[in-house]
Amino acid sequence: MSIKDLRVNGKRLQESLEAMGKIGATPGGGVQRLALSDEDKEARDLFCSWLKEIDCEVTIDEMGNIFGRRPGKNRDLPVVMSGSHVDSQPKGGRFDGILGVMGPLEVLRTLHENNVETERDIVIVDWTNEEGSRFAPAMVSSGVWVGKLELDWAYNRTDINGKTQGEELERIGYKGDAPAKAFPIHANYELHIEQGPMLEAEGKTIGAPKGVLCLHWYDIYLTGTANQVGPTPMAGRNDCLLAAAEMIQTVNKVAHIKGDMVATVGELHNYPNSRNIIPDGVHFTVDIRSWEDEHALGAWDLMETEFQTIADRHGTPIKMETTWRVERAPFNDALVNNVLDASEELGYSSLYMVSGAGHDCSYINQIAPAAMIFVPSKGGRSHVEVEESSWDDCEKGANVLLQCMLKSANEV
Ligand code: HGY
Ligand code: MN
Ligand code: MN
Repeated sequence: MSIKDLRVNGKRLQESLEAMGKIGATPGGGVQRLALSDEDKEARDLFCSWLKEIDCEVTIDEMGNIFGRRPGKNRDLPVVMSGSHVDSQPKGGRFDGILGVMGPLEVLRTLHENNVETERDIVIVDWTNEEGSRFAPAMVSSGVWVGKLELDWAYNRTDINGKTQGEELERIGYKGDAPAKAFPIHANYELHIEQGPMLEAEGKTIGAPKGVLCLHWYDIYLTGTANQVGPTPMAGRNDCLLAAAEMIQTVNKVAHIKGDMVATVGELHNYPNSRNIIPDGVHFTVDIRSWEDEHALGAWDLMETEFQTIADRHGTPIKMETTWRVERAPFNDALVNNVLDASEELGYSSLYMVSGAGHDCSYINQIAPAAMIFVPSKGGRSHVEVEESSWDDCEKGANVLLQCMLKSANEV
């Protein structure tokens, strides 16, 4: 059979996704597999066992990234890589990330059972903590791997309970010995759900993003004066939750004024969080994204100035941290064309678009040619328990991935 006629086993892909969906399953039909949790470990262990079933060489690096390597004829050539993430959001969906690990696994299973030899080695990956929900920032492990983030800084990131990423890697047994350091990559593809409404709205099956928006993350800390709510007059309060409320309005206002961007406050902690105490501590996050990095930076300048004015007015001292910034990722034109060409040859409709969601591919793109393959998200929903993509679309996305990886793995 010509490799052009090879297709993945859609049923087997569905079964793998369903098996992973049982790990951390939530009553609302989603998953909670927070980075480095017991559920993440269980899914990692399962993924490693599946890699061994198809004779892949399995390597775990210092950031817990799991690499499954399938030898090609010429082992000295830069490899073809594909991967995503097994970790999820709290009450997340059954497709975000995991499709990008099960898809390449299905590709390798297909090559294995058809005894297909490729020129280049193929490596598939689970990148630790892509979500950045439990330990900020997102894409931290691919960021360390490409040399953009420091290993020790990443190890010391803490969750809300003060646990560090390094300790939790140790606890689940995934703090590997291999250096978290890039090896030569010929081409990198990431299969992922779109997580937005475009493909469904346009009636297209495959998305070929031209790249990923820049992502800028900030952490804001306010200090107020706690007091009994009853006897304390309104005038003269240092109510930092009220100050934060005005700042949150500002985030939304600036995003609308600037346009061509999104800006969100997704996380908010209020202390002591008792209904009859005026809050004296607030921590909230700001996430700004745009195709133009300068546009996002300009928005932050406006917010920062306004935040300081609000804090001064309320007498609530403010600390603003630039937690993380990853540049916009314009993907490699040749690889994006591979995605569009493979879709056409397979008879799938496709859409050239942009990714508003962040992905590990953003970092890999900084050191190697990279591109992504999207499949539609029903109702454009993601990071929610009702996140849903059809099995048929998952299979089609994996077929596009198969053809792209084969094409790149046979280039010498
Ligand atoms: O933030 C994102 O877009 C991704 O889920 N880490
Ligand atoms: Mn994802
Ligand atoms: Mn996500």
